[in-house]
Amino acid sequence: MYNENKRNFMNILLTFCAVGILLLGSFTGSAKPAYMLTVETDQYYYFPGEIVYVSGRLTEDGTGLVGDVCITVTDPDETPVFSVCTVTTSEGYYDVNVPLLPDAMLGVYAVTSETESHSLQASTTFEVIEGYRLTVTTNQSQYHPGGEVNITGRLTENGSGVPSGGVCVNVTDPNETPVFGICLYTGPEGYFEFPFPLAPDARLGTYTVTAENASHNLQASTTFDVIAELRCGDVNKDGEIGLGDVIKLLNYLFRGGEGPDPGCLGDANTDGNVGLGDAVFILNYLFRGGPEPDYQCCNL
Ligand SMILES: [Ca+2]
Ligand SMILES: [Ca+2]
Repeated sequence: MYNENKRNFMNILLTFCAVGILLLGSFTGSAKPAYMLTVETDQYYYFPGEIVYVSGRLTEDGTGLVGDVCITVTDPDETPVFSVCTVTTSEGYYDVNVPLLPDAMLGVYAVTSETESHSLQASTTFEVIEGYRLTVTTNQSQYHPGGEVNITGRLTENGSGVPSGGVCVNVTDPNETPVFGICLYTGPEGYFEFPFPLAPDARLGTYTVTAENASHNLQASTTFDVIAELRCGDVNKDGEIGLGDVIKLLNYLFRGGEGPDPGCLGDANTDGNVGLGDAVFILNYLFRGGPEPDYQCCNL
């Protein structure tokens, strides 16, 4: 009895020793490569509507590795709101842009990055916080001197309009000289709007519109261009109606020369087509006291 127990005990002991040696062998004999996956965001706090730049790297023993990486973003309710898979570069890097909705839920979001091939996972968090935003825009991107620029914008708090917010708007010309400035209050839904008339001799080039809200330290800007008014009949765009325009037009019509650009410039008689009648119209105007080509036909 005693001997049997002793034998059993010895058997168990030997088995433990054998397993121990085997385990030791597997740990020391074959060192596994150290795969690593990282993930991070470009900042911690975001406003709704902003873009979260997610990036990271897959490495093996510190060297970049090409592989599939899937990124999932979950909102504060742990509901997945974004998911995408990408492939790392030859250096192991990856990045994706995660756009937050303008009405994105506030709170802490989790970003999880995974590689199926190496069963790796990495995660990080970011927070969406209530924020104020200011926007400004113009109704067109191009105007002629003497035209009217309609400037609009909006002040929002977490996507909702903020009424009675103080906004100052300044316009600078292509020489960065201030040409217009106004301070006003936003309306019921946080919007503001006003016209800015361009002088008839307004400088040509790119203008900058800057809006500011001092109480929330916000700034927004946009640009527009003032371009020379096109004059129908001024086919060669030298600013005048002359014989050169007739010659260019005839060259285009009969000799395969370059056409008016835009085409409306050649339509001196404003009948909707470019033809011999336009050349005749210009000649009549130049030499026979005929009517002047319509300035406005190419208007924006
Ligand atoms: Ca001309
Ligand atoms: Ca015509």
